[in-house]
Amino acid sequence: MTTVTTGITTTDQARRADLETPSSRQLARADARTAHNYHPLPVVVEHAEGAWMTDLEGARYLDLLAGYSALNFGHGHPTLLRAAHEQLDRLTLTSRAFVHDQFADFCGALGDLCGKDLVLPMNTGAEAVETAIKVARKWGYEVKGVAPDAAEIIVMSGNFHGRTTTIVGFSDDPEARDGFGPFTPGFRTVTYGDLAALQAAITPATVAVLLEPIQGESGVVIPPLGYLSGVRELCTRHGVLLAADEIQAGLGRTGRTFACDHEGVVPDLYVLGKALGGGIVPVSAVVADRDVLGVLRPGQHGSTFGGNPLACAVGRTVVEMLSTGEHQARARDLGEVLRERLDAMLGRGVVGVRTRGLWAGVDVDPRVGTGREVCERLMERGVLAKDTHGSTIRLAPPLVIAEDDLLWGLDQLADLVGA
Ligand code: IF1
Repeated sequence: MTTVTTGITTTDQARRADLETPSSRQLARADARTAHNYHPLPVVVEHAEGAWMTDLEGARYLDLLAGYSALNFGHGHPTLLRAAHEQLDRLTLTSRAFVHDQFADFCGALGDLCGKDLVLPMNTGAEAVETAIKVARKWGYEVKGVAPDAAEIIVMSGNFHGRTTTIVGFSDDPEARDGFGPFTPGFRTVTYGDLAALQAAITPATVAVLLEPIQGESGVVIPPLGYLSGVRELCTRHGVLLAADEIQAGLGRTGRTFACDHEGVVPDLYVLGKALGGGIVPVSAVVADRDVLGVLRPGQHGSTFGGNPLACAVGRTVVEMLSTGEHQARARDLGEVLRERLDAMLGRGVVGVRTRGLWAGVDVDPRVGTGREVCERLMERGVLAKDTHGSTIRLAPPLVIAEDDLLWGLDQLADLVGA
């Protein structure tokens, strides 16, 4: 009988001895039969609830990744599960060849949340980013009058917007980009946070600026205060669309509904995903006014599953949950705790801390280890997190995490870095 504590079990000792366990068998089978496009931590999750996941041997882990912010509402949120179950039993897919009874409610509610006229629902974040790119280009040709095939979109150094060939083509991360060319033209990169560089890069052919209001994969990189407002002003002045990729930063994560809200900036296009699906089903969307999304006419863009009944039922429930503001307030309040505890580690195993709401990039002293090594040691203590690059780890707990659990998780980090 395995004695279950948080993360450390007698089975772990067995696993260390490479003895056969249900998890080690699953890990070996997964390793043998799947492409190695990830290097996951050696944990096999069997079920989860709230901020806690349980592996096949019954060991429990505190989830400080939350599906890269797709699980803002935690695992198995009863309100979201109820909405999903009700819809599952009724209607799950019609394609967009027909309308269904969840469609207008979801799109109307999401449009209202963003203060925009129209919604174009897709599935993954990358699909929403690609949709925003296509719409911005079409708007450039039909509304701004840019010459055919000459549209330029300005992107940021350190960006992460997904894994399609077009998107990785404007990535400056060799891991994400190398070996996948040739790439789509029409993108220009400027230094994130540098308004002068952005102004210098805008030409009459510029149709949009695409940016993350806070860069996730770069390690929760927050631009200088005033930067987003400056970008907004430059885009307005030059007739350039501002497309904010809020796929990871948005929907409550930073303590506001949108990360752009921290500077009162309203983008021309909201690009949403991850948490919009409640951690249950892929839901993404581009949300904009009619003068932008109105450039699309029937047959010019689409997706088999985009806006399906199950996605809309869950997405509408997510919007209802965000409309109360309680999750945003929780991210703000617990974000103070997160910030305070991480700042106390500075100079004692941690060399850098960036936080906004319940989201943190933590630069661990390389002498302690790499980000991956820190996450492996956290796993052994019953905490699951993900490194980004080098010795940086990202902390993004579900917004429903209990304060005591957050404090316990941070104690594990403090202990292992030597704070
Ligand atoms: C992976 C991290 C990576 C995103 C932003 C668009 C997308 C993402 C700001 C695309 C997706 C995911 C993808 C996943 C790991 C994770 C990620 F930043 F969140 F950590 F990769 F950088 N815009 N981010 O963060 O959304 O198509 O995945 O639904 O690809 O390894 P998607």
